[in-house]
Amino acid sequence: MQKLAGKASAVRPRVIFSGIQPTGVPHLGNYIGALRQWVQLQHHEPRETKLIYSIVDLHAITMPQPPDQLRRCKREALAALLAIGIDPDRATIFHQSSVPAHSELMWILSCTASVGYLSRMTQWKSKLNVSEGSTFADRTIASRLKLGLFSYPVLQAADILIHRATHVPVGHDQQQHIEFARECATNFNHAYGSHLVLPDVLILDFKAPVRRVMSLTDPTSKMSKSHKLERSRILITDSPREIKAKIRSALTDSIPGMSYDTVNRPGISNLLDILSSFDAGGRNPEQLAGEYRDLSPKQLKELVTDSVVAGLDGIRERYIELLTAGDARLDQIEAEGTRKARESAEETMQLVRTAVGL
Ligand code: AQP
Repeated sequence: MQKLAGKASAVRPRVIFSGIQPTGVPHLGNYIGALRQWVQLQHHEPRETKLIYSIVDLHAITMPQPPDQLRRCKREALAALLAIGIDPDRATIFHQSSVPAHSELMWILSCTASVGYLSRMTQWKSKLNVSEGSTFADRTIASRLKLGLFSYPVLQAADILIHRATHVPVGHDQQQHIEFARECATNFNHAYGSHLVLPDVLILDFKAPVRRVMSLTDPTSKMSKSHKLERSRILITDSPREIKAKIRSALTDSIPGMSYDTVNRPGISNLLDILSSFDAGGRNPEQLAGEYRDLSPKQLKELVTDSVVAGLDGIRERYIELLTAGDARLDQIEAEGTRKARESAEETMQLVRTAVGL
């Protein structure tokens, strides 16, 4: 059996893994913060770099949703990825649950993962809307906290490790998950020998940096697919009219003129961030605030609307075309993605099963 290096080696081609939950049509935050980079990687990375993008449906059920809705969201997520320009011949796109080895590796990693580490992670706390200092020693929290939500970073680690990912592009809020994946790999390698590759965070060096896009209705929280207010987010498939209406109703403030101040002016700063992320001249939000210092919020919103409409141009049409053209094309892409992802996962699982004695 081929012995693969236990570290992100310079000799092996890079493997870049990332995922998105099918919890709704992706929004502007998903696009600016992640998906747009997935597309750019196809052009910036050498041909031998493996790009693996997963629609992580098993993660989506940590906050249960109706089965029909999940089925629809999975299909829509696939169509959305293709519509933004992910090329299924260049990248592997697949649904996580189509590759059961992800769950198998999760179990194996769970046997060497530390509960203490997991309990300090922030995502389960934000999903339950409890403070960062919370622990499950608190009975009211323990009764609401499901095992899947608590342990999902182990599944996320398995997603990454099973494909021997050397790099994972993530925003700042996700970096602790990569650290945890490294911890899982280290624990496993310590127990069974150096078989798993330790992934690194991929720092993207493209023109537009990764940003956290905030909600339009509450700019102190991040834009999110599952927030109940639809006008809190711009979907990448919204029409120009919908985009205009949502930005027009975005919460700002009554301070005259423009300034970039995320603490005191979160609404205006969010709009400047969005404007900057589509700015052809690569101007940062502070520069834009200086250049547009005399604009009113209404005028800023008009500029932001134009840049978002132009930035998302064509995605809506391609998305609708994919979803209305019949099932054959999406089925075929899904089947091919599953085949490639299973092959990639199996390479690692053979090593893992042998090492563990299964
Ligand atoms: N508001 C955001 N700004 C920038 N990046 C964002 N991402 C999510 N929201 C923003 C990034 O998008 C990628 C895919 O996210 P995900 O679907 O896997 O999970 P999430 O972070 O939980 O996204 P949502 O939209 O908030 O979904 P729900 O409502 O279901 O929880 C990730 O790289 C994420 O950082």
